[in-house]
Amino acid sequence: MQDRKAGFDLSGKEGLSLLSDTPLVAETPEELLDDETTPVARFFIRNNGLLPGPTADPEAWSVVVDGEVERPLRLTVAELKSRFPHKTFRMVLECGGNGRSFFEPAAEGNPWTHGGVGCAEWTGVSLGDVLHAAGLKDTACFTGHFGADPDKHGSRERQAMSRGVPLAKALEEHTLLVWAMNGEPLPFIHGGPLRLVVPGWPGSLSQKWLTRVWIRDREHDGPGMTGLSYRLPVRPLTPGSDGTGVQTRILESMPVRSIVTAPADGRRYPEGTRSIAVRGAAWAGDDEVARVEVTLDGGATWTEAAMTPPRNRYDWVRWQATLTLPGDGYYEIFARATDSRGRSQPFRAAGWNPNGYGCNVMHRVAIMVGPEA
Ligand SMILES: Nc1nc2c(c(=O)[nH]1)N[C@H]1C(S)=C(S)[C@@H](COP(=O)(O)O)O[C@H]1N2
Ligand SMILES: [Mo]
Repeated sequence: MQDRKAGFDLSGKEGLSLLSDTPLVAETPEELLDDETTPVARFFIRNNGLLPGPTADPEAWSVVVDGEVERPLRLTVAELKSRFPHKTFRMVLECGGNGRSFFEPAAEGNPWTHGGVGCAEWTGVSLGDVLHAAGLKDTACFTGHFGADPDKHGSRERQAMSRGVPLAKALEEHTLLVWAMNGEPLPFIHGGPLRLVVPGWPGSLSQKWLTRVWIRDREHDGPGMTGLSYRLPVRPLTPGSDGTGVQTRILESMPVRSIVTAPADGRRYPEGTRSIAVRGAAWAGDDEVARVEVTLDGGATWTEAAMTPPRNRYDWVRWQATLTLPGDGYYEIFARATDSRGRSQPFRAAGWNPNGYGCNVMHRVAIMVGPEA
């Protein structure tokens, strides 16, 4: 089990890269995201505070729904399971800061490469079904999410993080109260016994160790909602500026992104290899992936990848392509996904912002065919 203070035990998560030990933050190298469904052992971890204490009986864990509702509810996991229809969807969970390390100059926050993401099968009930059972008042307009984890100084008075979404997002069928991941009880480190999964939007909305959903009559203002947290400047900023006083808006849908999961960066092929198989994953926040293309020559020519259709909305697309090599030597593979609204990924990080959100620069994988010249 994790040490609650230090919390840097990554046993069961071999191969992940530690970005911070307290709070515990670890990302998945892209080549370990080669499974259709990300196994728990390869699923990234992002904590903003310390870990909550152990839970004796997961079925007795309870969540309160209150605020702008007709009938405030306290429901145990057992009651959620017995009162509402079960839903299982495979959905991407991605940290809002994924890709941050590619901003120049460096932005504030954990230096994610492209591995602050995973795609798991989540089982639970639609938050909307629970909110309808509580009866939404006309004044209901936003959610506020609360978890049992103390903040990074160990305080339980202040939430490590408490974010929320506009009601329309909360009422989507795919916004779930989750107790199982990949068919197993939700692991503690991923928020078990109960978490939210709010797909397509920053992972920070998917509150772990969920204790309360407060329905509000205005935009929620908990830690992670104000200042520059999970907000983007309305007007593009000069890279490196401190963002003081700029007008911002909340981050909503995550941008389109693709990763190459094979070959791994640095792979060497035997001399004379003229054809290589490339594969990966792509996703696009609230939108769909329209296509994925791959280049070996810095974008001079592109090869369209074949895509496996997503199982359900918010699932990622798995893609593969066969690339022909003109000869031995060094190559860089870039993959570029385009979403259903025609938006694609840049070669160079665009849209610099002080906290480094929304960097969907293309993933680069370098390979060598034959011996080093
Ligand atoms: N209670 C709680 N929930 C939380 C967080 C947290 O620090 N505390 N971190 C959020 C962030 S920023 C992300 S990206 C996801 C990560 O989920 P994971 O650790 O299961 O991958 O959890 C979110 N839910
Ligand atoms: Mo995150």
